[in-house]
Formats: sequence, structure tokens, C-alpha cells
Amino acid sequence: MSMGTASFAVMAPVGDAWLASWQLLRGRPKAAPNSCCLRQLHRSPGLAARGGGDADGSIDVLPTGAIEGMRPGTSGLRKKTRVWAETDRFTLNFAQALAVGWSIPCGVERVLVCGDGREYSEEALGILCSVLAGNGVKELLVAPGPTTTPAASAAVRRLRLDGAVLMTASHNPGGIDGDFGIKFNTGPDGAPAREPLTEAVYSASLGLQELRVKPTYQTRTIDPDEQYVAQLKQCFDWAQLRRALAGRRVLVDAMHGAAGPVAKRLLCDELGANEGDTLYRCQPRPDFGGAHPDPNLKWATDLALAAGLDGRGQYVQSPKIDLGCALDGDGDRNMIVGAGCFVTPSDSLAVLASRAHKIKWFRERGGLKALARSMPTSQAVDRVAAKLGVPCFETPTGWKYFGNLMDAYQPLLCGEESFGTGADHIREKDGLFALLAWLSVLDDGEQVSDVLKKHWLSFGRDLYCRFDFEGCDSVKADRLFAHLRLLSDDQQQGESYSISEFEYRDPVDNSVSSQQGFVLTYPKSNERAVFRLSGTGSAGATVRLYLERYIPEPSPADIDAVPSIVLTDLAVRAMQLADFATFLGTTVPDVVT
Ligand code: VG1
Ligand code: CO
Repeated sequence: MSMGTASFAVMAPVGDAWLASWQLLRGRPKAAPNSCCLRQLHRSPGLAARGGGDADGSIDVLPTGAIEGMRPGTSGLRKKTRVWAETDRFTLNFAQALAVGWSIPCGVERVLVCGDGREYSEEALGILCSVLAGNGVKELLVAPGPTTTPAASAAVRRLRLDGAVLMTASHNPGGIDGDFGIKFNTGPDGAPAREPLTEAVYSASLGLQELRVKPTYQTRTIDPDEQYVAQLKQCFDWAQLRRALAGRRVLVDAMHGAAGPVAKRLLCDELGANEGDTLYRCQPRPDFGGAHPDPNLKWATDLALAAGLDGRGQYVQSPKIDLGCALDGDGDRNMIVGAGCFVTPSDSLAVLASRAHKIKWFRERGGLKALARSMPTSQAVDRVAAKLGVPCFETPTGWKYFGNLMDAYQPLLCGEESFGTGADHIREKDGLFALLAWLSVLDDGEQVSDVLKKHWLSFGRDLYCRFDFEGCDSVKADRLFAHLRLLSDDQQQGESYSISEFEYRDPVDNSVSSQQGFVLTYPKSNERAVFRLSGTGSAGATVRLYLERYIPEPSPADIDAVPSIVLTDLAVRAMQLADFATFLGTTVPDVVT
């Protein structure tokens, strides 16, 4: 299984006419909010529509052939922008596969099409709208500008839409040499598509023979941010937030992604923060200013430095802010830093869980009903769940697995180690929700570092970090996982470790997701290492190694420890057991978070 491989091949012959039409399409003017005309595209010489057409003749049915490589990964389909833009019919085919897999003629009538504003979005918007309209979508809703994934989820839920198509590759870099992607969410829940739907889209992509394209279609502009802000007003006490903001130096780094404008609307227009002091990289740019819009210590270095930290989270200078938050390209991830301290996403989840009574959304609905985390996320939140006496679910990686739990256990707080935090107010992770949650749980004058220390002293500390090995050869990475499978099958009694492959049975619908990574545990030393293959890459394979050690009663040295440094010995043991040196040819990670 190597979902990150950028392999695609045209499986059926195509006519030259597509190339000509493609060129025309690339020069198409920006999609207007009212009427977008693509008729000229389909009237280009040499391009013959094959039969069909709707009653008034406005739908063209055009021949196509399958294109490989369209299986969505952890969250949507991500490819190099050039693949979408330059492979003959790639975006058209994927749009058609989406329509077929989603069974759009059967009740998917109102769909929001929006995205984080990355390069190629305008072209993709035109293609998606014309194909969705050609397949029976009756009302196409578009946003006035770049839109975050959480705002799209809020809009689908509040307006009871039938779904959303999001043009984003999330935290992946953008630009013509970066990545483009498409995620899709169901309605009226606003949740990321679950596996049966993504698989249906994939198999549709392999059987495609025709495209149904409506060259002229109508769109209506709605403002998803308005729905999102209204949703957040139900979650938080605005007066409490105003007070918390007034007494602190807060900095938001939107990394030139979609969250900038709505961060301004929330923090400055609604809550009175000063724009100049609070907003950093808050103007969306199609290439994210050339930066990698992934909120971690490696890529949000300016924010880290403002908090006094270097790329490993070590203290290097006196902090200029009390609370900082970086957000990814589509605004669903968050990195929280305090003055002189970095909060791992796993700790962030645990702290918010332990202080959930300070957050209106949880307090006014009778307190947390359950907690949930993805499997590689540290077990810090489990300890809070045990204390609160609520269940804590362990799901596979990917937000789509939280949806059923959110419907069954309300209110629910959940998170992933990959800088994802959220609740059942929407069905996506929500970067700005995390920031407002942190503002809500801090007492007057309390620093983030004090909160962490208090938390660790009462619950123990889960030292945690993640190593990423990027750009690995997919075949070699697959061999490494085959080796881990052998190890898990051949375990001997009495070994100091145990290794098992993670499988999840959804407690609500009983669906089973298997092959979700390997868990290596050393019970005597309270240690755990997890091995996974990434499903969001656009080239080669990325191997992730997650490391964790629980210290029940941390000493002052444990409180000050930098996890990526003190977990080195565990990393070495895990890499030796899995034989990284042989299979990957390296034991040096590209990114440590
Ligand atoms: C990564 C993260 C996962 C997250 C996913 C989508 O997936 O590990 O926790 O849900 O990205 O996040 P993977 O398969 O590469 O490990 V986003 O903000 O890029 O939609
Ligand atoms: Co994202």
C-alpha cells in the first residue's frame, strides 16, 4: 500500500481535440458568480459530442477513457499541480468520477464548490462546476474568496446542503510546482467523505467512458465564513474571549492560506484585537508566498521565534507573545505556542479536555460525553478521559473516522497528533476553534507554560514526537511494512516488546478499517512507537514514525525535557527493529515535529 505514489497512466486512447479544448480552458476567464460560459470550449473544431445531451440540448456527452492514480488518500486526492493542469482531461475525469461515485443524479442537488485559493483553483472551479451541472447538480454555490475547510463544513451543515467540493491540498505546498487537490464532503452533515464513497469515486474513475459537461451553468455566491462565525458564536462566550484577548499578546500566522481573512473577521472585527499586532501572513496567496503552509516548528519558524523558540522547540530568545497559533493552507490545522513553549497537539487536546468546562460548547451541553484521538496521537488525553469518567476512542488517522462518534456522543472533543483539534460543532478539524478554545481555558494572567506544567504534574507527562521520512521509494517502503507484518506475526513469548497491526471497528456502524499502521509497545518502560505510511503525499512514499514515553511522575528535568531529544533512544530501537537502514537506506528523518 503506497497511497502517496504519483502514478497515473492514460488507459484509453484520447483524441487530439481534448488538447485543444484544454488550452482554451486554461485561458478561461475567472468564474463569475452568476453565469460561467464554457460553451466555446465544447464547440472547438474537431471535438464531437457523442449522442446524449439533456432535454434542452445543453449537456454535452463527450468520450473519455480511464486515467489511473485517482484513489483519494487520507483526505482527498492530492497530486502535483502540473498533473491536474497538464495531464489531458485529468481534472475533467476526476470531476466526472466524483459525480458518478457520488451518484449525483440521485439527490445531490445543492453543492458548495470552494477552496483555499491555491494555484489552479480558478481553472478547476470552472471544470468542477460544468461537470457537476452536467451530471445533475441543480444549485452550484460558490464562495466570494478563499475558504477554509472548517467554514465549508459549517456552511454545509447550517444551510443543509447536499455536499461540498473543496479545492485544496491542505498543508501541502502550492504553486505550479507544488500540489493541488480535491476533498469532498457529504451533506447535510458536512463530514469528509468516508471510505465507501471515496472507493466508489475511485472505481468510477477506472470505468469512465464519457463525460457529461454543461458548458453554461449558473452559480450562486454564499459566504461560508458567515456561517462559520455564527457557528463559533454558539461555541464560545464572546465576552470571555474579548477579555482574554485584551490581556494578552496574541499572534496568528495563517501562512498565507485561506484562514487569514476569517481570522481577521473573528479576532479583530468581532473581538476587538489590533490588526497590526495580531495578524501575520493573513493575506491568502495562490502559492502561499512560496512557503510550506504546514503549521509546525519547521515551517512556522517566525511564529516559533516570536514565542522565543527554535525549530526544535528549544528556548532561544525572550518571547514577544503570550499565545500564538499557526494555521495550515485550508485552516483546519493549528499549532499552539505560548511564551517560551511549544504545545504538542497531543498535549493541546489533553489540556483542552481537562479544562473543557471553561468552554461554552461543552459546559452548556452538560460536559464532555466522550473524547477521541487518532491512534498515533499520544495517550495523554486517555488519562483525562479516565479522570472524567468518559469513554476515549482510538480511531485510524484521518478526520473522517470521528464523524460517527460526533453524531453518537455529543458534545465530543477530538484531535490528531498532526496539529488537528476539533469538536462536534462541525465535522472537520478546526484551527481557529483551537485558538479560541485556548483563549477560553487560560485563567487571567496565566501563561501557557504554567498550564502545561500543572497538567503534567497532575496527569503525568507523555513525551511525544514524530519523525517523517519523505520522498522514500514506494517499493522499499512497502517492503519495510511487509517486514513489520512478519514481525507482528512471528512474535515470541517473553520478548520485551510487542508489535501489532492496528485495525478499527467503528463502534457506531461496525465497519472495519484494517492495515492502519503498526504499534510497537515496550510495556515495562511505558513506551510506544507507531509506524505508518502517509496518505497525503503527491510523490513517492512518506514513512512516519511516532514516538511516545509516559512518565507518571515527572521530575523537574522531565518537565523541561525536549521530547525530540530525550526520545532518541526509543527512535533508535524502533528503527533497528524495523530495519530502516536496510529498507529505507536512512535513519535520519527529514522532519521532526
Ligand atoms: C496527515 C495526518 C493526518 C491528517 C491528514 C489530513 O495524513 O497525519 O492526521 O488527518 O494529514 O490533514 P497522512 O496520511 O499524511 O499521515 V490535512 O490538514 O492535510 O487535510
Ligand atoms: Co488542512
